[in-house]
Amino acid sequence: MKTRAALAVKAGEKLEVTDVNLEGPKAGEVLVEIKATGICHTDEFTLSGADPEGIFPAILGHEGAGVVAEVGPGVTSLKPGDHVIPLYTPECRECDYCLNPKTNLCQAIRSTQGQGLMPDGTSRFTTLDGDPIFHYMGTSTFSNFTVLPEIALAKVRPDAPFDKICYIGCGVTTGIGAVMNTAKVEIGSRCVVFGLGGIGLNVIQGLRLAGADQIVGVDLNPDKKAMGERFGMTDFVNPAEVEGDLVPYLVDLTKGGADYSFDATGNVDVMRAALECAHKGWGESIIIGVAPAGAEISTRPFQLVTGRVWRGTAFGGARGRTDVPKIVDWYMEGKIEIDPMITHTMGLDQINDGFDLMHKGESIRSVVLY
Ligand code: NAD
Ligand code: DAO
Ligand code: ZN
Ligand code: ZN
Repeated sequence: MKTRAALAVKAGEKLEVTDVNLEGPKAGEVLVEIKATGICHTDEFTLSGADPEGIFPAILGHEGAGVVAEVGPGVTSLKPGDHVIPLYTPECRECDYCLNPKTNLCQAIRSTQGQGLMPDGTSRFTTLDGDPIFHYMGTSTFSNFTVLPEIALAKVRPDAPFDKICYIGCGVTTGIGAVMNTAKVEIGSRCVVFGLGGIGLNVIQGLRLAGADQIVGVDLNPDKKAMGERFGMTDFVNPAEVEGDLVPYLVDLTKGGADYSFDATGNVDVMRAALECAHKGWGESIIIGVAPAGAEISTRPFQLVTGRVWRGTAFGGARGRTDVPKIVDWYMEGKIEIDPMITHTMGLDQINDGFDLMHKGESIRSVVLY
């Protein structure tokens, strides 16, 4: 079939909205009609050329929601008409990783997904001239129709609105999951969140849900203060306005250091500050941000010797097929909020405007509606 898609032709160039060819689903695969997709900082990271794993030409996008259009041979858990959220972290429920409760990093299709291919080692997308186009993160939600492995789809309730729940495909789950699954924040904790963008605000709402007593938000953009407060932030710190070093300032503000800190910027200097503002003896710092190619983190080992812990989290430690439908339920039951974070919507033809809004720091989430 032909489908409309935003093609990333080359790193550093704008997306090209065009028709592409899409082959139907093979064994174990599913054809999905994407109804809405968010634009995440990670799409921008890959498009910019900073992603060492970035492959072009590709169809980006990993924060979608849609409807199953057709299933390939052997697919048993989904049928046409089911509402689904694509998962860039799949859940096969059989591999060593899925069977180990300590991780959510299913490895069943990792190598082909990293090469921009379906599990059989081929792509379903080609240009109208027949040239290959790579998949992205196994999801490629910047296409009206896309093909995914069955294990990379979470089936969700049919009454949930696509234009909001697409955000659960990355930002919401990553932020709330970092709090609940990775840090396992306890009631009464004092916490610091660096970066109040699409991920950091969800960390903040996760902390509110977990019953944290103090939620400090740190961002260089003063416009983020109001939104942070809207989701439960108790204190705002703009590093540009702090006299002297930021770390001792935050340690003082949190009365000895944070029980939990979170980096949602991707900046390695910020990651160091996040670790070092954690409480001596027990403070844990969670890295969410994805740093540029070749960047390294550093601290004095004594920071760890004296009890601080550094951890990372991918997709908030969530097991997608199991956890994503529950997060959709939380949204539908009013336990979490999404609507105010979706600051802009646009058609696929205007997708580059969504990237511009992100560059200017004017959006939290832009969502493309098909
Ligand atoms: P975003 O651009 O919406 O937000 C980043 C925020 O950080 C902005 O508000 C910006 O003003 C602030 N910031 C930048 N530099 C800062 C500094 N030095 N000090 C304080 N604040 C600073 O991005 P996002 O969509 O929220 O994504 C955040 C990061 O998380 C990115 O690196 C993204 O790639 C990553 N990410 C990771 C996962 C995962 O599973 N680990 C999932 C999704 C996104
Ligand atoms: O299993 O080796 C692996 C890697 C899994 C990829 C996890 C992606 C983590 C974060 C990227 C940002 C997502 C938008
Ligand atoms: Zn994302
Ligand atoms: Zn697995």
